[in-house]
Amino acid sequence: MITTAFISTQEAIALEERYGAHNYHPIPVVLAKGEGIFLWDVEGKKYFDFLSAYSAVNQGHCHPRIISALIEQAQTLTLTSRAFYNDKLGLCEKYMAEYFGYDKVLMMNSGAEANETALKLARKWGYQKKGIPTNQAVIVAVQRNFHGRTLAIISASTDKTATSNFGPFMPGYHIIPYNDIQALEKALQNPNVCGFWVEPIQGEAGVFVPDEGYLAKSAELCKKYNVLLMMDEVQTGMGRTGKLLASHHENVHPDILILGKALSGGTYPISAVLADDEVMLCIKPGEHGSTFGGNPLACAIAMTALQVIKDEKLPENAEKMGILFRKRMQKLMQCYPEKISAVRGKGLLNAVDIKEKNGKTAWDLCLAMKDKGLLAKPTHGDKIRFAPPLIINENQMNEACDIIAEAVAEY
Ligand code: IF1
Repeated sequence: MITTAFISTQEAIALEERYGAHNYHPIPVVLAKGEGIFLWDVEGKKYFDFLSAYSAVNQGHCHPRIISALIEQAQTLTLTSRAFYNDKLGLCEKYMAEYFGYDKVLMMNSGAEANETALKLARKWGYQKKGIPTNQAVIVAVQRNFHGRTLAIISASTDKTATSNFGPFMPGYHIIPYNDIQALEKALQNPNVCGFWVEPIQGEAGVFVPDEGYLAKSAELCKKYNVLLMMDEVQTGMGRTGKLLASHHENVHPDILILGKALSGGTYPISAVLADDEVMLCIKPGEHGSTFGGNPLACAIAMTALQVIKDEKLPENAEKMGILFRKRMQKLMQCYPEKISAVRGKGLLNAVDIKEKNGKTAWDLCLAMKDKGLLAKPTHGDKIRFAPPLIINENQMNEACDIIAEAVAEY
């Protein structure tokens, strides 16, 4: 029997443990409600959300305008498949194309699917436009990338946890170091390279911000060697880093733009790839798609979620609040150099490196912050990503930083 009656933290965790695959190791909190920058657990305890569902909830939890759009469209039409036209897809494609400055849009669902789409597009273009011999196309990717979990994507991963015992892997990648312009120029000289696939800031790797100029120089080199710049802005896009796109920090306009996560404000899986005609029209009817991609419900949600980013000036706020956050964390690092070894990030995509102390790790610090009412998740053992919804205000940010400071003091 399915019940909606009250479930305790222990019961909910026990159920997942017993009946769910063990492919995650969550912080032990069971969330039941979200509003804006806050979450509530099943016992009614309130938390600052400093993960934002891995940057999918930039607009804040259950944003009223996005939820209204969702409900209205859900009561009207949700899915037709692409066997037929629907009355929202064209409007959404036009809206997104103009919003980001591209000729065309291809909508998918997950971020991984959008990246898969970008890989296929780049290869098609490589054969049809660049004249790469059949099956010889190479995509240049970087060390410590993260683009999702599919086999084609993890075939380019350098992370053992993501790849171990999942082989054989897809060929056709050349992996170079991140933030290394010389390595990139050398790699692009191979005439069989069709694309350079990169995150403008590496999220999963621990919020690694490249040197200033890296993105602009990469774009320049791609142009010089006739290679498509494929920018994965699934996590960095939609205002997260203080600009609409992280590429905009260096005035870069990628040939293929890959979006996901906050494209729906965290209400529905929506992703998209944007490109100009010369690239996008390489894919012909029947060559790529998805049952749910471009469905009217997704379209109604995406248009509203993007409009909210503009109307509420979320990139501007992310920029301001990010400066405040890093200032507070840098002060904290000065007070506790034996506990904090680094603070870095852009806008509201930030990370703090935690030194192990008396056998305690970043995980323990996250548990302490949870008890004090703030949720964040460690990554790679010693890093904590801090990424609240972009609607956070100054008082809230200071209050949240007080909680972090208190937890660090006691750590
Ligand atoms: C998980 C991190 C974040 C992404 C970029 C594509 C995707 C992602 C740049 C795929 C997804 C996630 C997925 C999540 C953990 C996570 C993550 F911890 F790995 F680094 F965000 F911080 N490109 N990122 O960051 O999008 O298919 O998931 O919709 O548990 O795998 P997806």
